[in-house]
Amino acid sequence: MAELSDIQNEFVRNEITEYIERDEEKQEIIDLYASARPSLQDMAAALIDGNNTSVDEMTRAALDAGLEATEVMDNGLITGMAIVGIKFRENFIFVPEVLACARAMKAGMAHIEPILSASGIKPIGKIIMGTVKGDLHDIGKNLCIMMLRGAGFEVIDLGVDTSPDEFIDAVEEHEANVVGMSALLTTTMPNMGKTIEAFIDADLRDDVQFMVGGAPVTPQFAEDMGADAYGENAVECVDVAKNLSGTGAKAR
Ligand code: B12
Repeated sequence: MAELSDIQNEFVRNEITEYIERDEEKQEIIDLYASARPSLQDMAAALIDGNNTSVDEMTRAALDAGLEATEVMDNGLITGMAIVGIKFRENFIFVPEVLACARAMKAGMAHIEPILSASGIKPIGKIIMGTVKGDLHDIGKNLCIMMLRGAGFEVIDLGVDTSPDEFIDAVEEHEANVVGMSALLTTTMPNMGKTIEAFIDADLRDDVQFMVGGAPVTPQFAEDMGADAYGENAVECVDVAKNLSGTGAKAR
């Protein structure tokens, strides 16, 4: 168990002290940051500060220095977003500030994406991915897409606010048999179930396997609404996609 003083970046230490009130959450965040290199703590601090120019430069520098893209993403960018998420939840910051942080995250991801996507091999499967109707959150979905492409999948990205019909049209057009849906709002989670129902109504359910994810989604919810699999993060998303498309160990 790490201590606050194990974190070198002063800005991060202050953010934790000032904004993270729940003890268990505080310890998780301290552990997360204490295990990150100082340069990645600095990157996370710039992201929390919504400074996209610094995040852009620091990501480039970290990759040029030979750090793994996944380490930069996990310990520099996602750790930053973890604190942003808590501050937003507790009403310490609001949509404009979160958008600035999301922009900074995207600036960093722009350098990471080509590396994770450059597998250069014949696609091992085709996947349709989208954030469900009514939902505009795409950071997690985009991370999943990067990892899927890096693992050798061809991914058709339908973006955000994707209607059931758009999922159906994409499956038919691209002849894909795995669909990934993302939702970050409790109000839009049911649209995953509605999308699956639309496939049933279109008599296409048997042709497609559904995987779902997003912070509020649970394995139980996934099962209740008839999805075939749930993934907690981008790494699990790849494992699940492999299972569903028959290129990994057998699915659940
Ligand atoms: C960034 C953000 C925004 C940005 C989004 C920018 C963007 N381009 O995405 C903006 C500012 C636009 C925004 C807007 C809103 N937001 Co918002 N937002 C967030 C925030 C802070 C971070 C989300 C994020 O990017 N996380 C980082 C990524 C990496 O994590 P992730 O998305 O969970 O994805 C990972 C896994 O879940 C998984 N995964 C994700 N998708 C999939 C799919 C599959 C198939 C698989 C297998 C896995 C998988 O893998 C990913 C990578 O590891 C969260 C807080 C939080 N803790 O989640 C709130 C949050 C989701 N937002 C919230 C709210 C309320 C809103 C607004 C309604 C606010 C408002 N009043 O307007 C609007 C809604 C807009 C809309 N219609 O969608 C609430 C939702 C509460 C609830 N119970 O529903 C949250 C939880 C904040 C809170 N209050 O606690 N938001």
